[in-house]
Amino acid sequence: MSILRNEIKNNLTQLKDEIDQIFAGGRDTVLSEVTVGQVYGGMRGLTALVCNTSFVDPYSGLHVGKYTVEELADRFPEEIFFLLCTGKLPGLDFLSEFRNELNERAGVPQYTWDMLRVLPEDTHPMSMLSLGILSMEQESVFKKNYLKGIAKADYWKYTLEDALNVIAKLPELAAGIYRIRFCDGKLIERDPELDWAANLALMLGLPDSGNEFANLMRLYLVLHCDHEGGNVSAFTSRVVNSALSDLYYAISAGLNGLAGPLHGLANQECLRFILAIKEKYGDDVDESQVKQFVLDTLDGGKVIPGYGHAVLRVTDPRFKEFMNFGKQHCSDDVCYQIANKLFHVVPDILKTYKGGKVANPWPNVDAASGSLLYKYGLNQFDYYTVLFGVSRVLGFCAQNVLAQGLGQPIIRPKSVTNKWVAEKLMEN
Ligand code: CMX
Repeated sequence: MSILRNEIKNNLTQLKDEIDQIFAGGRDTVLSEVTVGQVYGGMRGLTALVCNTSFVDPYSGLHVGKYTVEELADRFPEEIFFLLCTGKLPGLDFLSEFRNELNERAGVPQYTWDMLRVLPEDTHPMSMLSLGILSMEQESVFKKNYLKGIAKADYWKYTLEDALNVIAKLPELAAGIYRIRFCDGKLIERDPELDWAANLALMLGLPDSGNEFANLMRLYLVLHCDHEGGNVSAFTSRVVNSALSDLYYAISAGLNGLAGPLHGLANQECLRFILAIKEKYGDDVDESQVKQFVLDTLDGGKVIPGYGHAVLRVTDPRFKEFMNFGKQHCSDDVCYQIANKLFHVVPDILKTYKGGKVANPWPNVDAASGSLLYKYGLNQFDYYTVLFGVSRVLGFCAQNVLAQGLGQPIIRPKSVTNKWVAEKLMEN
């Protein structure tokens, strides 16, 4: 894996130089002040982390390195992993080298399959994915070498080894979970000639005329790869790895955060929502009926899944990319059309809902993806967050490799009690 390793090394050198310059310019400079509201409000808007793999601009959305999502939509997820780790897109020789690397590292151990097969039948696929990764923890190259004694400067190299081993096994593990949980349990063999996303599509075993589903998988795995450092799953993964718990622990922990309905699980909720509209009003549902359904949902005290975001303040560019794919390949599909109708009615409703309290009335990535997966026969929506997880593991891995390469310390913010805050208020 010489190309990737060398470029990560170069990236780390550059990032270290940048940090040296930043420190020289003022280590004690105040970047962000924290209010009482932020301390009690999920630390929203508090600048307290650095993440160099990607950043989310409230108005232009996700940037990976210097690229916007629109500029990356035609790329392979493997190239995006390279970009996350190195800050640049790879040359032509990378993809074949990476494919060989993954082929050598592929193969989920039998004990993982045995463990997954004995779980209760209704185990959530996200639990299976998290457990599947965790079951392989004893294979951690980082852990084995740490126990022998390794230099701190080399931590990232062993973390990268773990990252590549997990990434190589991930499509097989994810597809196997689908086959065990929702099909006949027979696993489909990977094809060493195929790329990462196409292999996942192949092993899921859904019919795919014209490779459209494989192309959707490529797009899906690119669009969900990373979303800077403060989101629940990435932050959790980073916190765990900062204790030098190896990547298997860190990835499993990040996936557990992704499994929440306010985070990654929202995409399965979105399709459930779309199907509920379809069931209530039929295939010819019009916009006024969609509007009524949305209002009834809000009256029932529920959120509209797929709308709103903690950081974004515009329509998520990733949503637009999915809608473009749908327009090209399945514009006559009912679920796609309902997703489109929701886009026409929800933002105006949310703008005034709760006296304008919703910070972002626009759709996020989850509002569109489910309807496309459903169209291609992936109709087990409990499974959708697994696909999100497969992609997001790229971000977890890149963030942790770079953090180890930069020698970042254990994460340990200070917490205080109500009494402490009340006393602070009295002082002011
Ligand atoms: N429907 C109804 N109400 C919404 C809403 C929505 N889609 N989005 C926000 N609100 C409400 C909040 O519940 C909150 O109400 P209360 O103060 O009464 O609790 C109020 O508006 C203000 O919230 P906010 O500042 O706009 O949003 P947050 O940053 O707190 O939360 C998010 C962001 C994504 C959790 C929220 O918008 C939401 O629940 N959306 C629906 C679920 C969803 O799509 N999640 C996926 C996000 C993408 C991801 O992380 O994967």
